[in-house]
Amino acid sequence: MSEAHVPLTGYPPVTDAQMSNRTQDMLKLLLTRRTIRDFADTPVPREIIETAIRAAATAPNGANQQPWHFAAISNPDMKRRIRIAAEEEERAFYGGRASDEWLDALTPLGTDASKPFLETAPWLIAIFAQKKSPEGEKHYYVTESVGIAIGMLITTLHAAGLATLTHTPAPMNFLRDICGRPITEKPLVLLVVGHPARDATVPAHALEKKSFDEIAKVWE
Ligand code: IYR
Repeated sequence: MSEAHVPLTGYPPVTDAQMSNRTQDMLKLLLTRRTIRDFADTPVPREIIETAIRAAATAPNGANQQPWHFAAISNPDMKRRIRIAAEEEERAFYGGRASDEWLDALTPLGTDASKPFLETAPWLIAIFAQKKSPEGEKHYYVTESVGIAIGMLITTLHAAGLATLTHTPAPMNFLRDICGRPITEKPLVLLVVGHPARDATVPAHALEKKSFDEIAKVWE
């Protein structure tokens, strides 16, 4: 059975030269994005976060089921509870749960179990993936859909001039309890959002990028 379709809007004609300029500009912008861990406590208006979440929710997704929930937290009590729970998991991770190979891979980043940014940064956005709808309907391509939305969220926040940290304390089931989400949702990422601290540094290691030829092959 064919369902209703409506005319496409939003794609005015564009020349090759315009496309070239726009992709170059976008690349330039994205090359300045850094994952940071030193956040300023400067507040960020709620409206910025809400608009960025709306932008993320335009992401392509399986069967338009929009299998995501964004819990945006600036409440100091909740941030504190999240920090306490995350640091408990991280202590177990760094104290023996992670393999030596994994810890070796993390050495250049200089990370440890201490996560003060979870309280310092003005916003935490916990992103949940919904395996099923509240009515029990199965969702498709959930991780792919939510992953794309998270990428668009990070890009939007970066374009706004804000820095982020894609934080993944594992396991992070505690986020479900703290945010009051159902068992059918899996916390995927805890995105830390704010302005960088004045004296913020980033690991030099993160600036080493693979060449185009290492990451891509073009067939014409
Ligand atoms: N979740 C830990 C460990 C960690 C893992 C990876 I993979 C990273 O890229 C960074 C950190 C932590 O946040 O310290």
